Amino acid sequence: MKLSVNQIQEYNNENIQTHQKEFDFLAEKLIKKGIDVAGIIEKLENFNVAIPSWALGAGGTRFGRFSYGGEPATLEDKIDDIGILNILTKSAGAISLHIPWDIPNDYNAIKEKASDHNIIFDSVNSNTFQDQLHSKHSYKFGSLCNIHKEIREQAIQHNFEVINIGEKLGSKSLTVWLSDGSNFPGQNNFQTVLNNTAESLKKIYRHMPNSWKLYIEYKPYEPNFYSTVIQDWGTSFMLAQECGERAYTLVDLGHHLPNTNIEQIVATLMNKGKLGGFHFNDSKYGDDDLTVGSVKPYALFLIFNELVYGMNTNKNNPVPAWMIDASHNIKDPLEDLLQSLEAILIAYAQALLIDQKQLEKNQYKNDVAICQEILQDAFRTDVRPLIRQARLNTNGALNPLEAFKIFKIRDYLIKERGLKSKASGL
Ligand code: PSV
Ligand code: MN
Ligand code: MN
Repeated sequence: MKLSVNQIQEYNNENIQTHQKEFDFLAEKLIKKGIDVAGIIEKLENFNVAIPSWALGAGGTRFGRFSYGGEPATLEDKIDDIGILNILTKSAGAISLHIPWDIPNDYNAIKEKASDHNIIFDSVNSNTFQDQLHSKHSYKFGSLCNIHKEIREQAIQHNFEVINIGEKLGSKSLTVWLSDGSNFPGQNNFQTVLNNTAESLKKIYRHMPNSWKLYIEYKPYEPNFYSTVIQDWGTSFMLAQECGERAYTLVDLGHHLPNTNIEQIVATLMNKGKLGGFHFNDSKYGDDDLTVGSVKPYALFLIFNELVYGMNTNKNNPVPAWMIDASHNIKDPLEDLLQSLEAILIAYAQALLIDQKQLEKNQYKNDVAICQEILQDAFRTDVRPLIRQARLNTNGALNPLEAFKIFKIRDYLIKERGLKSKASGL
């Protein structure tokens, strides 16, 4: 199914008056405060987040997965689904592929379909945390870190293949997340596995085209529960430094122990020009992969405050590659992704409202209360009219989730693909 711009315009026309009133009221208030409303809207219009190919099917845990009907069965279907997200929001113009879950069959057809939906191919993800069909060696005891050279070699070769696939599609970066680690004390020699990982990553880095970037993702635990080789930002940062200039750390919001100050990690990495990639999600306990902003919206806002500050201040840091890494088993994934995209834009817009000059002034005065007020005032502003205006300007839907429901998109997808279709990959 393909939505038309006309359909969206008709839907917008029905809601335009209410929007206009809300927008005018907010814009007037913000302009009086000296805020560059037009500038903020332009930034919102240009914000694009990649959708991972694995988030479009019914997610789940090892305890169960529940089909919801009309699931994408092929990579082509997944690109169509992202097309729906993109035409509604105008902020989901990229796909991130996980290999081998989503290997293209016909490259030209895939590229054509993506460009039809104005979608580009963002970072490609390698997968050495599962054994692959027909491969000689198992990753049960690690991949890039493995004590056996031939297993490390196989994992390195897999990354080369992923780079090759990405090149054919126009991707410009490789994301490596390793589950490598141990479940019991004594299972691994910490120094040996770290050195092996560094050597393997360097080989992968050297193999990348000169225009490519390498993102090294960290995670404290799961699936290994005693130790993980790349457990934290420090380890990732160190490995990225060893690889070279075009290697960066990737922050996934769910990959931190409870109460970690993620915004400070973001600030530190940007200060050193090493924040390369970003995976959005939310969590209560661990790597829960819940909808962005559903549990800790204030934490997300504080993180965006550092991202906005860093993007303005640390010109040596590239604009991070944004991606949503969320999926679970009770919501329609498209509705879930629409909510995540909305939450990201809300936090971004709120962070853009912060008066950085006033904040700095009050930091000099050590006026702690006012510093806190400045942040909370921005956080407590309902910025949704600004986001709606940005969408209106780019022909997106004023309220994408509402439009998704009104257009009965899921029903159409079920009619097209059937109730029992199953997502490819995973
Ligand atoms: C691992 O938990 C992770 O965050 C990595 O980004 C993987 O590629 C992704 O989830 C999918 O399992
Ligand atoms: Mn991730
Ligand atoms: Mn994760």
